[in-house]
Amino acid sequence: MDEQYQPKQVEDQAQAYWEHERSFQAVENRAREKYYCLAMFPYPSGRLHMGHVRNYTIGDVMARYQRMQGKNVLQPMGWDAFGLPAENAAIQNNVPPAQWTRENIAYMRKQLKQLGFSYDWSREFATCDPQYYRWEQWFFTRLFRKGLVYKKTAPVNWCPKDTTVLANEQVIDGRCWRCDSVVERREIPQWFMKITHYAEELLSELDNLTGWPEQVRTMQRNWIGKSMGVELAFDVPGEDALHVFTTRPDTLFGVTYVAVAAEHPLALKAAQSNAPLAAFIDECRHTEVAEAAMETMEKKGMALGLDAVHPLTGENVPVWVANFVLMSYGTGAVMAVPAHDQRDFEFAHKYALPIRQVIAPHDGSFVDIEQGAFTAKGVLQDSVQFSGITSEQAFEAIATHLEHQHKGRRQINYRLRDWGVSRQRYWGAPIPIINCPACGAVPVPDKELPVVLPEDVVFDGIGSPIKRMTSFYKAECPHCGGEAERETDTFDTFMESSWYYARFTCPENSRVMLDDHANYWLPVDQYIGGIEHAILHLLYARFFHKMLRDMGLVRSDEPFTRLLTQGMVLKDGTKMSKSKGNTVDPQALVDQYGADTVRLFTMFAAPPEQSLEWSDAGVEGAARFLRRLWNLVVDHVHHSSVHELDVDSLSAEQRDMRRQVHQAIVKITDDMGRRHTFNTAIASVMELVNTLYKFKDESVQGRAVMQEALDSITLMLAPIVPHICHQLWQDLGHSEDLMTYPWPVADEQALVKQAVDYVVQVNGKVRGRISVAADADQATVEAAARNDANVKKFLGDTPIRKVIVVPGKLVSIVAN
Ligand code: ANZ
Ligand code: ZN
Repeated sequence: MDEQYQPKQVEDQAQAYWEHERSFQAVENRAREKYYCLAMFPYPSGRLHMGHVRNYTIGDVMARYQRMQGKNVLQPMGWDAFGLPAENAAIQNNVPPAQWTRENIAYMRKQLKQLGFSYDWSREFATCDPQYYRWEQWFFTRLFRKGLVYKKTAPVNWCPKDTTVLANEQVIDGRCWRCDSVVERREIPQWFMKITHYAEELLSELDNLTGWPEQVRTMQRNWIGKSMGVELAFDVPGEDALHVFTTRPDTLFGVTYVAVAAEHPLALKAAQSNAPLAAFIDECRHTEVAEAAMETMEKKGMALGLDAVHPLTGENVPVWVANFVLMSYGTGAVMAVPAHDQRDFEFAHKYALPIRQVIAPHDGSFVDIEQGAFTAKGVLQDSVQFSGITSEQAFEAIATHLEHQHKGRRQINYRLRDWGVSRQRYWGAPIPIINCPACGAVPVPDKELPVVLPEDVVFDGIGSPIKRMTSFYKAECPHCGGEAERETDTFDTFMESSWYYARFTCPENSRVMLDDHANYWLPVDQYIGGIEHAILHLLYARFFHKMLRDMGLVRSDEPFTRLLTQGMVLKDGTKMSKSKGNTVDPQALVDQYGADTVRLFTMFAAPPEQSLEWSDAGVEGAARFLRRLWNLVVDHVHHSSVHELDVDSLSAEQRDMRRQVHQAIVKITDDMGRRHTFNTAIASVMELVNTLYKFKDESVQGRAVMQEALDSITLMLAPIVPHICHQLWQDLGHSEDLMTYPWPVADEQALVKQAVDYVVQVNGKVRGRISVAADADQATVEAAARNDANVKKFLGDTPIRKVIVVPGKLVSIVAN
C-alpha cells in the first residue's frame, strides 16, 4: 500500500477494474428485487457543470447504496441531444449541429467516466440517434390512428425579414435576434398531442405518488387546474346563444353584464360593422399576455351593442368584449358578477356598469360592495327562491334547476391545454407525416421509418435547411401514390425526454419500441433531477407512460415511483451559471483533487434537496479527510497481522469503541437509506475516524476492533467515494471485490451499553462522575467512587461514615 494517498492512480485503477469486470452491467434476475435508479440525462452542452456533478453524484450514491442492500440495480445514462443550443453553436463555429453534438457527447462521456459513476454504459444512447427517434415516430403514427394527435393552427413568432419562425428565446424585446426586425405573430398549422384526454388521470394519480415531494405534486395539480362549475347559456336575440362557464353559479342573480374574449365569434361578427370595435379587437390580439399578468393588467373593453337575456330572470344584460377573458379557457365568455369577482368589479367600475350584491357573509355582517368585490362564499340574498341558502347549497340547487330547464349543465374544466409539439426548427426528430394535396396528412408507413434527419447540412440559421431540401421533403403519398410533401417541422425536444427512461430497458431492440424488459425494470424506482422540471418534463413523461400503457407497451401506471429534486449549486449566495460568470469547472477540480474529493464535497456540503453553497475550503476539507482516512488504514495495515475478533474477551475501552462503530452503522444506514441525508452520514463517519485516531490499542483484540471499524467505514463510504474504498478494501486484506460485499449490519450485542455512569455525591453535593462495567458488584462501584480524583480531593483525610449505592445511578458518601 502506498504511504501517500494518490487519487489519480487509485481512481484509474478502480475504473479500469470496473470496466474490465463489467461491474455495472445490469442483468435481469427475477429472484432479486430490482432497483432502477435514474438521474435526468444531460443536454450535451459541451462540458459538465457543477449542477450535473451534484445530480449524478446523488444518483450514483443511491444506486451504489441499493446495490449493497442486495438490490438488482439498473443505472443507465444517455444524452438529450436535440435542441436549439446546437443550432446556435453551429452558426457560431461553423460546424453542423450533429457534429457539434457528438463531439460534446464524447467529451462529457469521458468526464462522467472520470467521476466513477456506476452506469451501465452498454445501454447508452443519444436521442438524435435515428434508432432511438424512429420509435418515437412510430409511436406518433399509432397515436395519429388513435386520434390522440391532431393538427390545428396556432401562433408562432415570425420574422418578416428572415422569413422564418423564431423560438421564444430568439425574440429579444419583441425583435428578431439576428436582424432586429419587429417580430410578428403568425397562425400556422401545427401538431398537438391530446394530453387533455388524460387530464383527470394525471391529476388523480398524483395522490398515489407519495414518493414525490409535496411541492412538485402541488405544482402539477395547479398546472392541470381542475375546476368544477356550470356551463350555461344566455340567449342573444338574433345570434347564437352565448355559453359561459362559471364556478360560481350561486352568484347567477348578481350578473350585470356578460363579457367575451376578443377572438370570440360574437365579437368578431359585431366588429364587421363596427370599425372602432374592430380596432379594439385587433389591439387585444396583438398584446398577447401571459396568464399571470391577467390579474394585474389594466382591464379594457368595449360594448358590442348587443343584449343577452338572463336565463333565470329574463332580464337584459349588455354584452361586452373584455381583454381579461381568454378565448382558450372554458367557452371564451364569462357571466360577470362585479359584486363577487374582483376582475369583474374593476371592469364594472371603469365602465360604470351596475354592481349587485347577492352573497352575504355567513355572520350577517355588512359589506361595502362599493369598495371591492366580496369574493368569499356565504349566504344568498336577492336571488328569488334561492335566497337564504348557502353558496354550497345554491351551487347544487341552481345547477339542477338549470339542467331541468335545459339552460345549462354541470361541467368540469381543466386549465391544462393540449401539447403543441411542432417546432419549425432543424435539429430535432422529423415529424413522420406526409402532406398530400388529395389525402391530407398521412402518417409515414412503418417500413419507411425512421424518417432520418439529414445531418450533413449547411446551417446558416436562417430557417431550417430541410425546409429548402427537396431531396428531403419531396415524397410520394403513401395513400394515393401522388406527389406530396413531407412534414419539415420537427418534434419539441420534450418528446424525446418523455420516454427515454423506458427505452433504457431495451435500447438495442431494433424490432420494437419496448419489449418485456420494460416490465421487469419499470417503473423507475428513484428519479433524480432539478426542480425546474417539476411541471413540463415530468407531466409529459407521465402522459407518455399512460399512452404507452394504453398501447400495451408497459404495464405500470406511472413512470417514476420516487422523485428527488436536488437543490441548486450556489456561489456567494447566487446560482452558479455561465451568464453570471461565477461557475466552478468540475473538470479542474477533478484534475486537482480527484473524483472522490469532488464527490465527497458535493455530498457533504448539504442535504440533496437543499441548495449547496460552493466553498473552496470545503473542497480542501474533503481532500484532507480522505488523506486522514488513508493514513489511518496505512498505520493499521503496516503492523502485524490481525486476529479474529473475540467479542467476549474485550476490555471496557474496546467494548466502548466497538459500540461506537455499531452505533454509527445504525445511524448512517438510516441517513443513507431512509432520510437521504448523506451529509450527516458523512459527518458521522468523520467523527468515527477522529475517535479511531485516539483509539491507540495495539493489543490483539484492540487491532481486531480497529479492523472491524475500518472495514465498516470502507463499506459505508463506498457509495460516496468508491475509488478510494475499492483500494482500501484490498489493503485491509480482502481478496474479494468490494462491489460484491453487502452493506454492514450493526451487531445488536455491540450496541448494548456495557458501562454504567454513576453520580458520586459527598455529603449531598455532586463531586464526581464515574463509569463502571454494567455487571460490576457493589464493592467495585464503591471503590471506583472513592478513587475518583475529584472525590478524593473533597474527602481529603475525612473519615468515611457511610456509603450508599443506588444501583445504576448514584454513590452517596457521608464523611465527617
Ligand atoms: C362568474 C363568477 C362569479 C366567477 C364569481 C367567479 C367568481 P377557474 O377557477 O380558473 O376555473 N372565467 C371563465 N372562463 C373564463 C375565461 N375564458 N377567461 C377568463 N375568465 C374566465 O375560474 C372560473 C371562473 O373564471 C369562472 O367563474 C368565470 O368567472 C371566469 F363571484 O363566473 B366566474
Ligand atoms: Zn394522397
